[in-house]
Amino acid sequence: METRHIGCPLCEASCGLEVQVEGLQIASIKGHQDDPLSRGHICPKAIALQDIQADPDRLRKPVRRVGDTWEEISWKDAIDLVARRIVETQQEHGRDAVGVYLGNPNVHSLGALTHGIQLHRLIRSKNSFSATSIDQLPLQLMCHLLYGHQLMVPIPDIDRTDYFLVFGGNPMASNGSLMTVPDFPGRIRELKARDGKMIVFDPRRTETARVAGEHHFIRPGTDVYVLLAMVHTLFEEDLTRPPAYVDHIAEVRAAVEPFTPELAARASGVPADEIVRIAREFAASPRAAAYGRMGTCTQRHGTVTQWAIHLLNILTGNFDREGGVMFTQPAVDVVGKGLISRGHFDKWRSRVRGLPEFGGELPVAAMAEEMLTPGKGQIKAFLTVAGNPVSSTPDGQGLAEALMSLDFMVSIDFYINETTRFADVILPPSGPLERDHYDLVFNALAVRNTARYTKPLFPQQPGTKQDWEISRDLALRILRLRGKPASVKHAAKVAQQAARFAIPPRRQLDMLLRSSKLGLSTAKLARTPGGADLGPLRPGLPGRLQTRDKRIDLAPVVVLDEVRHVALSQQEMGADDSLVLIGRRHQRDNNSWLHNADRLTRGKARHQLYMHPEDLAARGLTDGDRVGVASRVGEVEIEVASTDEMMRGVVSLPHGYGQGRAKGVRLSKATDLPGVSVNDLTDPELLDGISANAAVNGVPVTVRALVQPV
Ligand SMILES: Nc1nc2c(c(=O)[nH]1)N[C@H]1C(S)=C(S)[C@@H](COP(=O)(O)OP(=O)(O)OC[C@H]3O[C@@H](n4cnc5c(=O)[nH]c(N)nc54)[C@H](O)[C@@H]3O)O[C@H]1N2
Ligand SMILES: Nc1nc2c(c(=O)[nH]1)N[C@H]1C(S)=C(S)[C@@H](COP(=O)(O)OP(=O)(O)OC[C@H]3O[C@@H](n4cnc5c(=O)[nH]c(N)nc54)[C@H](O)[C@@H]3O)O[C@H]1N2
Ligand code: SF4
Ligand SMILES: [Mo]
Repeated sequence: METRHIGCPLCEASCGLEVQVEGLQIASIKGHQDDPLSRGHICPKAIALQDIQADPDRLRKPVRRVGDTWEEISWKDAIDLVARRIVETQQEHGRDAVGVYLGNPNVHSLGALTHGIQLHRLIRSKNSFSATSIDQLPLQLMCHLLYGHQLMVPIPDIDRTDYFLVFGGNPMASNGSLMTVPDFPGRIRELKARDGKMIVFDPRRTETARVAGEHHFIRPGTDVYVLLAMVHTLFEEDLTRPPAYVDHIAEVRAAVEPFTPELAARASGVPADEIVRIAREFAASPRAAAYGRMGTCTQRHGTVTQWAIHLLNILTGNFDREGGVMFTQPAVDVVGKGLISRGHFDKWRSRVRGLPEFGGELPVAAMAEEMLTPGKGQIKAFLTVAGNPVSSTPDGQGLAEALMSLDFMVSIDFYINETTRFADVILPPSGPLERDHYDLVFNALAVRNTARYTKPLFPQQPGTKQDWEISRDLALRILRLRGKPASVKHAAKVAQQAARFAIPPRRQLDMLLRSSKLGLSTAKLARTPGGADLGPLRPGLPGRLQTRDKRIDLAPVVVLDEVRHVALSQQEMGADDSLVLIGRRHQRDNNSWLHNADRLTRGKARHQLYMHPEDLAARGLTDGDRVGVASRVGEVEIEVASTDEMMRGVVSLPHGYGQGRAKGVRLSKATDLPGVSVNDLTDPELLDGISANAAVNGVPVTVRALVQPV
């Protein structure tokens, strides 16, 4: 029996794990007690890593679709075929005819970051999409606008704050996001022990709301009114203490003038005096941090809502201060070194609907129409990498039909899922336990500065390829097939690109660590399983700002324009009997995958539509009834569960369910699970007004009784 340490690649918490192995068998997986970041934390998903490893449904060899069946092909033939189709499509129809979608697990894989991004660059299509625009795009856009870099994300100093204000996040279930915070439950217990308080605004009394000092129900999509009313109160009562490197405060003051607490109360359902009280308490606390996550981004006013959260921190002096929010100083400084681009906004727009790009990507809500609308720039061939957009983006069924219309599709994924089932070829990387691990991105978002590099738990199986090797082989083949470079200069560039693809992720990481002046290397880190502890977050502004003048423009023009629009629209709270839909996450789900692991799916059912008892009664429904839930886009049939943890007028479905249901095929074991896909109801026309991020929360729906069959 041998004790080994690995970093968990499943979620942003980035826990250190201690694994007992006997040969190729796992005897136990536990949290690593001495890990300076995760301090022994583990959640049930990590135990399921062994199920992925052993899962007979997981693909180990490339497959090619022949009618309704799949046949294995050799790596050589698969890479040849895919590279040839990509090159031919681009030569015949132009660069943008090849679309790309990058899913969430890319950020959790070192090789995807070092090589996948390079492959993406080589394809150079404007039709690039990722899970970003159904997740955190408004936050990244705000960081780009205010601090000059899309990944310069202010992180709550949760270990020292005394007043933690949470909008639209459920870290008790999600383990935190854009705040790498393993052991959130333990950290909240410590906050309470030092007389600190967590205040949660959420349309559902979530797992996080239940351990908070206060929970306020808020009508979906109305955070902007509540938050701007808080900012309004700060100005009104002279409670602002902004740092010296901030500009255009007067413009902000004028812009928030119409957002009174009374207006906010009418829109959101949160009483005006509560809004004012919390604004005062926030300003009075010397260690306060405001944080807004998934729920604040995936709504109609996502970007303005994010702006308001940043304003609250900056204007009260809680910005770049211990116990407030601060920027990280990771060993590999992806921001300061420019390893990830600072981002750019609206340099071009999507062909059909004119939606703006951000950082070279178009919003996912535009994906299907770009496949279905003829003309120059239409997507004819499509590559998905570690993603499942049929399950995870609005109007999934619409996207499924669009995928069927393509000339060619290829997926890099180890499962046949609701999306990859439409691929002509699937290229499966080896499993997550067969690769080394380093959190290039999440170290930059963590509540403590640490650096952990771990070696693969198991040797790579013969005849398999890791993600980076698939990217490398495809890239080298594409470069060859593109033909002889037209000039000497071009030939040199191609040779340089090819050489870069040949450097394994570990070597690239090692070079980055060695250049960090911290005296680190992969070899050194591999010898200390918990990695290097670089200490708590530290203030560092304005020096570390990435804006050209090292100042913050608090009032970007695009934001002020939209604020005017929001003020005019003056959304009123639905007094009628209308319903809106929101999503939810469970501690034992992981987006749309991991549903093959029995240990995660057994137990009490959790796929139902959650609905308030009075909303049920108003429709003559009772707990457990089967109902039809309809939106502009579609209708699904599902059981309801009566619960007063929902706000009245709000219903909730979990995302990532409904595996393979719609078309009645069995894709994997997960197909046998009950549930429907929430994204068969979400609407690609409901978007954040600035970034065009998908507004999957706050979708108008109706719920009706289904006549029971006799
Ligand atoms: N309505 C609604 N929709 C949502 C959300 C919501 O809350 N509500 N949440 C959104 C959010 S936050 C996100 S991030 C997206 C996620 O959406 P996506 O990123 O599109 O999908 P995932 O469910 O993460 O699917 C991941 C796929 O990657 C594969 N995979 C896992 N690890 C690897 C690997 O190492 N390499 C490769 N090549 N493949 C791998 C898995 O087999 C799986 O098929 O969904 C979004 N969609
Ligand atoms: N167990 C588990 N952990 C995960 C994931 C998972 O699938 N399972 N996914 C990972 C990923 S990719 C991400 S991005 C993170 C997400 O991390 P979080 O953002 O913490 O997770 P969610 O559960 O999506 O929380 C969003 C909350 O917003 C609320 N909400 C919805 N609409 C509104 C609104 O208009 N206003 C307000 N104030 N609240 C609203 C919802 O009720 C929900 O509680 O989780 C990560 N961690
Ligand atoms: S919280 Fe996330 S990183 Fe930690 S063990 Fe669970 S899945 Fe892995
Ligand atoms: Mo996400």
